[in-house]
Amino acid sequence: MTRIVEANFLTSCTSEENMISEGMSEVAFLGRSNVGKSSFINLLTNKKNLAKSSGTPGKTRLINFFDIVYKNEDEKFLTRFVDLPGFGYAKVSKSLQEQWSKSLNHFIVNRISIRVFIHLIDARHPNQKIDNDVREFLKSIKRDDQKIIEIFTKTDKLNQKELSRLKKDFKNCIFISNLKKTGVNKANEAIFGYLFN
Ligand SMILES: Nc1nc2c(ncn2[C@@H]2O[C@H](COP(=O)(O)OP(=O)(O)OP(=O)(O)O)[C@@H](O)[C@H]2O)c(=O)[nH]1
Ligand SMILES: [Mg+2]
Repeated sequence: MTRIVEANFLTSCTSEENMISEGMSEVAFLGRSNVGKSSFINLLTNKKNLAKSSGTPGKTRLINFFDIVYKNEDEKFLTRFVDLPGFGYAKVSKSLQEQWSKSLNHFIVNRISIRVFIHLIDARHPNQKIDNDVREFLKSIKRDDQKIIEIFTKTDKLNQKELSRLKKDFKNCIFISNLKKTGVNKANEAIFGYLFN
């Protein structure tokens, strides 16, 4: 089984100033504010407070980097997780939102080290315009050595019927609950499989 055996906070950066150098393959987590990005990093790494999670949307304002060690059949593999600020947070001013999205875009488009984009989507709202826009944007900028993985969060908030429907509508996606701690193995296999197999 593939799992994460070590995870440590590396550093925080704003996108243009003090950006850490590239090198290690990176897995970037992005999605609407409050969708569960930070919680999911904590779930994958089995560390409760590694990435700051909060009920207050807009909590993650910096780009946060984590050193990650995967273990698979006694061999260790290094990568980095990148927790990105959520987009679409209505309560910050328009100009700040624009500034965020500009610097986020810059990072996402220009960062060579990113090999995997994890696009997190709230399972209760699978067809929001902003997520459809992000999906198209990622497809349009994706290089041949990059992969996009769509993950639906908060599946604990759906009933069985709603969840089956969602799974039927989004066949190649992964469905997780940070609350119930489900979907971890599938997600780890997808990330690890793409990076190292
Ligand atoms: N029920 C449920 N709640 C969740 C789940 N994932 C996250 N939450 C809650 O949703 C809120 C936001 O979670 P975060 O992980 O901070 O979300 P984020 O995407 O990192 O938010 P920003 O940093 O603001 O962009 C917190 O109150 C979490 O406890 C989930 O799978 N199920
Ligand atoms: Mg966050």
